Amino acid sequence: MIRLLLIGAPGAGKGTQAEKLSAAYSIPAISTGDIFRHNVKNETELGKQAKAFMDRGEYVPDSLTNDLVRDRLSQDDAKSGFLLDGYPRTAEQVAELDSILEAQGNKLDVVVQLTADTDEVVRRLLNRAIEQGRADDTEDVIRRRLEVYEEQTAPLTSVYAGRGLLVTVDGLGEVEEVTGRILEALNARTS
Ligand code: B4P
Repeated sequence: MIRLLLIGAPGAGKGTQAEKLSAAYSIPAISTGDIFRHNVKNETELGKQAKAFMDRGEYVPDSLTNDLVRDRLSQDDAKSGFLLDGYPRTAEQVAELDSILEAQGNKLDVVVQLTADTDEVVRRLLNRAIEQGRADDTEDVIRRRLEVYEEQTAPLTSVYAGRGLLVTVDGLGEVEEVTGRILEALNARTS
């Protein structure tokens, strides 16, 4: 059983690796980005509110994001481990996650930071734009998402490093190669 976070710039490979790790540890991978996209597609009230922010490459307000994570982590399948992909992304979300876990009597085991240089992440996201046509994968919006990540999310890694939870993994190379590196780093911590 493991409770882990995946942090990384847009395009660093979070969603891709979340699927692999979810299968390896038999835990749910909870992606706030996927949940928002699902709501946008189904034109729910949450989706209507989130869409304008996502289309600009901005973060959805903490109040909306925190409520959805609180609900999701209270579901049965998240009680014995989970992977959070793309949450927390702000200092307020870090505080909220601390409070959710404290109320449950649970703790995080590890925070994996995936790294990749800007040229590579822009290349990957422009490639995804061609393959999947995601609304926020245009070059201007990608640049804005990277700025927001540097301003608001990158500093959070030092919070988790200070708690002794941070593991940094090189996200460059083949998908399977990156998965291997993450699993090796996690095994080294737990053995
Ligand atoms: P996300 O869905 O988290 O989008 P992302 O940062 O682009 O990551 P994603 O997981 O999709 O991409 P990945 O790197 O795996 O967020 C989207 C938006 O939702 C945010 O901008 C924000 O508006 C909102 N949001 C989400 N969470 C929020 C929060 N907590 N608070 C506020 N707002 C929030 O993959 C990218 C591409 O690279 C893919 O095409 C993949 O195939 C490719 N790739 C991956 N690994 C590769 C490799 N090793 N080699 C080559 N290509 C690779």
